[in-house]
Amino acid sequence: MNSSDLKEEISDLKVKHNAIILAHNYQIDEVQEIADYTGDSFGLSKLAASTDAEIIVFCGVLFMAESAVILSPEKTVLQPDLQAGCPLADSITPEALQAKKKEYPEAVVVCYVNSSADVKALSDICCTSANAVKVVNSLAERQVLFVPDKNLAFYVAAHTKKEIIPWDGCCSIHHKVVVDDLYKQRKLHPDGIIVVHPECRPEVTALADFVGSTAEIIRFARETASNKLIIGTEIGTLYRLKNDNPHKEFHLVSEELICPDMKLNNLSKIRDALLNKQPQVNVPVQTRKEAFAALERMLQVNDY
Ligand code: CIZ
Repeated sequence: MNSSDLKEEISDLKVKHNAIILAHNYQIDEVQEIADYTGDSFGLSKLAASTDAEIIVFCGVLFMAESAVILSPEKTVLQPDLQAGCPLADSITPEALQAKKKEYPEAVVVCYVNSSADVKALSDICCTSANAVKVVNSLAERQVLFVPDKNLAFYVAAHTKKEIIPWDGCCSIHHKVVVDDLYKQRKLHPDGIIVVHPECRPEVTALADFVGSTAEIIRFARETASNKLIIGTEIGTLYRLKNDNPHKEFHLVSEELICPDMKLNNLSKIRDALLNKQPQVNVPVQTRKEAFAALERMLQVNDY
């Protein structure tokens, strides 16, 4: 079946099942094209909770679909390819976090949304890459166990007086960007401005002109007077950047910025998910309630 037939079938199935399709900013172009909404993981989950759709097809990786379940337990959440996981989220198990908490009994546990429902459930409060600094600075405790991304933890540490204890995990894709990549791009595009994600190494974020989450990068690109941007986040983000700013030039800081997990979802898997109402993502009730509490606490500090 060709891609336009598939798109038509998906569109009919969506209406038939009262479903919406959410695509993370890192999804392949074709998936972003047919999505009802594109965005970052937390923004999409909040959006899912606010629609009256009964079925959410979440095109992203597992922790993202879990967040949608946590915020919308009454809806059916489908992930077209269940193999799409996140090595960063998998870098911490609930058991390992429990052990670390024992090592630092005074510390408050802040977990990045890029974590499993089980890890969220064991954390005091969640944060996104956009609000991590604000969340940490809002806390009464002096010592913060920050999981699972060490690069985001270093970024927060540079913007707070609190003691940050980073978990030793990272996004293997953003971590591939090195300062040499930035120097090379600056040479190639001397009038370009460098925009990177806070999951990049601290020496990379220190050199960038702007550091932000995907949603912040998308907003920044629209608002900046600059017409040439060098982008340090996953390649999928270019779809939205180019669509929003057809007159601007975008260059990826490194050709390595491709997340293989994010590329697992495609049109035929979305069609199959809608046809079979499978694969579904579920989170056990107790875990969901505890994880929800950590997300809700974040929302009280900052709703993004
Ligand atoms: O939380 C997300 O969606 C991720 C993975 C990155 C971002 O900055 O949007």
